[in-house]
Amino acid sequence: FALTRRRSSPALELDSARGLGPRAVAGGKMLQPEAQKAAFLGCGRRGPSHILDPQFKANKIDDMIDNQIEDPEKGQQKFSSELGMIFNEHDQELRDLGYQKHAFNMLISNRLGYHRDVPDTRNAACEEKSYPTDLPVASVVICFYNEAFSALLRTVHSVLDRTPAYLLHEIILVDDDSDFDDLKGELDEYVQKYLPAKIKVIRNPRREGLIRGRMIGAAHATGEVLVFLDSHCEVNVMWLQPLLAAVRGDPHTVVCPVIDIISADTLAYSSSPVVRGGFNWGLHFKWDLVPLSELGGADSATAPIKSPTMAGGLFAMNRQYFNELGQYDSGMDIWGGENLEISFRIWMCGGKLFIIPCSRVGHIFRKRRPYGSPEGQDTMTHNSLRLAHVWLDEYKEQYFSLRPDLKTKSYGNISERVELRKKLGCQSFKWYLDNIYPEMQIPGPNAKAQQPIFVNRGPKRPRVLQRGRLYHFQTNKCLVAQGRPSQKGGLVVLKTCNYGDPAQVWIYNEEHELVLNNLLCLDMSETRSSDPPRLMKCHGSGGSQQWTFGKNNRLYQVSVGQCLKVVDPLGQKGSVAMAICDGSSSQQWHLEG
Ligand code: LR7
Ligand code: MN
Repeated sequence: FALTRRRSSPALELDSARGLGPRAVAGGKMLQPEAQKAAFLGCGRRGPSHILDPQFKANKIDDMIDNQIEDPEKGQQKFSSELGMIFNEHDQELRDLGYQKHAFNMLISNRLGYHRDVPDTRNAACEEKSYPTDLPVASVVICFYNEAFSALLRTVHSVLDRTPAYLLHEIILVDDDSDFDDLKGELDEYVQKYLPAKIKVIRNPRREGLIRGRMIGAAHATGEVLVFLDSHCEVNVMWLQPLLAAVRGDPHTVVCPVIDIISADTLAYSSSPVVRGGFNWGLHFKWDLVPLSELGGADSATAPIKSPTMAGGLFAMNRQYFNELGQYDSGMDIWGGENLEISFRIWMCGGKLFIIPCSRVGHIFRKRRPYGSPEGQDTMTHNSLRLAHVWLDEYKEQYFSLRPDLKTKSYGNISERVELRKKLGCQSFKWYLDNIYPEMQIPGPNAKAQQPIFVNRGPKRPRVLQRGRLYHFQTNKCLVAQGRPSQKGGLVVLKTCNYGDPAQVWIYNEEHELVLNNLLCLDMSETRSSDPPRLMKCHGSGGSQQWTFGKNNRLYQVSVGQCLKVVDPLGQKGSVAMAICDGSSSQQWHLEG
């Protein structure tokens, strides 16, 4: 069993002030609940507030949680599965507000503070690598719009904590006219008081979107290399040196780190497989397995991987080259499409694009974008149309055959970009497809038949940790499917235990999933924590399907921060729900064989 139990006192756990983490104690005095809440919501009046503490780190958080999980993928590294535990209504409010405003768990983000170690996810061969000392210096540009304060500050501090100072020329934060007050007053105060002078904040007087936002940031930068990051990242050890070394070797080479996954629900940092960027004819970015032809060689674990496209948010590029190559298309708005545009432009106009496996940066992947565009425009479509008309030549028909409605849609003036393409003497899109992305399937008008060869790693089946009935002590009953379980899912209820019935058997596996009858996973809606848990198809990405067994026989749901309880233990209905963990008998479960 991969659970390491730690001791913690029940008093501590139910103490609401402690629940907020040690920095809620300001100047030796406990903050009143309202002030605590204000501090965490970032809307407090001036005064003691942990968000202006540069050392803010919930380093005592281990004491309040019981369930430390060893993640086999991460070796010795542990993550706290109960970091999201709800202790009171303020926690609940903060969590819900976080999902609303940011589409990730802000309660956990705040509890983590501004500094944390992340597991070194690099291949061991990367540790043997050394890099020249005379690398070019970097200007890190981070655009943000309505970002969670703690996520933004953790991004900045991760760069400061894990980049040698002599390589970091500056960090340029571009506020894209955010609406939240703490990103103005408190951020300015924080930067001024606690951050080195090389951290600069630029404010857009109106919303520009991330594309023009990056151009504005780059125009203020003076370092030799530009490094772009999203505002909810955490860089890993030795992240920058391999990127700078590649750009120094060839200024026309643009490089991306491997983008590790920070879970939106648990903020756990985990390793991504090394994949590369592609796209489909809907002009959406996608990840591809690396073709066999691109692997191979003794140093395959550390060698740069040629990538047809980039995801967009995280890359390093010589600043002069960025300018020569035409920065971005300033006619593109808010979000979307610029990543494919710059990728095509790099390859077609004489540059190169690589993913550097020894450089790793974590990014919070969320399930929805929490913001829209100012007038509700579909900027992805607008931007994709522009890039299709400038770069795709006859292959734009591939896009239009999927989106015939767009054929006659206007996309503004693109003459400057067409001019740029001429001036740079770029190759055709056919050249790009033939030479850079021969794996691309081409159906329809410009069809070409072929079969790509991919490395097949095969699906991984999570290891079984325990198998048995999910027994509820107080009622002497077992948790089972309400009706006949189907692939579609359904509710779970308590019924009389039947030890001969395989439909009552749960598997608890190393992904911390609870799988009933080898078929469906116990799942909890992240956005509506008032809904009861249900059976769903297993998705394998943690969060809503992650459960842990903790102190007092509790069954804790990682994503909602609450425990499974029987609603009316003395009645006959046997329905269950999620509730604040209180150690009561209605919340005691045992998985038994
Ligand atoms: O109007 C805006 N102004 C901004 O400054 C909208 C957004 N932004 C900021 C925002 O705060 C964030 O820092 O721009 C950054 C990117 O926005 P996200 O994080 O909402 O976008 P994303 O991570 O879903 O988007 C990916 O695709 C985008 C397409 O335009 C950009 O290229 C993002 O940088 C890109 N992110 C990544 O590549 C990280 C890995 C994700 C993958 C795959
Ligand atoms: Mn992002």
